[in-house]
Amino acid sequence: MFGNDKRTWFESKVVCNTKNAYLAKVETPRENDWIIQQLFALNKGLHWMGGNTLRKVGEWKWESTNEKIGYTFFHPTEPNSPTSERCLCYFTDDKNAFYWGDFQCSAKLSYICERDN
Ligand SMILES: [Ca+2]
Repeated sequence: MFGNDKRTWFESKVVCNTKNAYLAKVETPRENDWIIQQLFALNKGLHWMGGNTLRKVGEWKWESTNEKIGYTFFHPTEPNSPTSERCLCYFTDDKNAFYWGDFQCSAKLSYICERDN
């Protein structure tokens, strides 16, 4: 589910949780590719996903399970602000391709919720 209203990372997490879902946990290239296809079809803005480094600077974990993030799709210049940008999002670079980046958790972005079948 793609939320197009703009919310902080925490607000986005709460919205997902109220839908019996969680902020997207992207674990494989296939899942990442699928989400990126949807983002192209929707709007190209920034979207929150479920990772953060809130427990420890530089240590990326999925919020929903507290697992360390294995597979990643960071832009070559990201993550670029380990102490101030501690939440994970999709963004588009100047070539209009999607990548992962770190971003300030208090920023208001669209978001992606995921629910187990
Ligand atoms: Ca960043």
